[in-house]
Amino acid sequence: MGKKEVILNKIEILITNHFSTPEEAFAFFDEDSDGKLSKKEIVKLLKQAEISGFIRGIVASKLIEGYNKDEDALIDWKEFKYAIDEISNA
Ligand SMILES: [Ca+2]
Ligand SMILES: [Ca+2]
Repeated sequence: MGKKEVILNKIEILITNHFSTPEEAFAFFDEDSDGKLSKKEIVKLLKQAEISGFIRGIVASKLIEGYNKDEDALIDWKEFKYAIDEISNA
């Protein structure tokens, strides 16, 4: 597994072990309940997924870059679901 796969695998483990649905995980990490995950909120998710503090910021940026489909630099539910589906099928 490459580094990216290891990170995605950790995120999948976090979501499947701690939440009964991806909806629940999304709602949990969307701390301000605006329906979108900001970089700050994604960094917290990565912390929970035990991603090293040194790379959390860069990983959050890469995830937003990879899965944000519009111009808002935030991950909404649809984008999150897409990411989760891709991770689960990998
Ligand atoms: Ca939010
Ligand atoms: Ca977006």
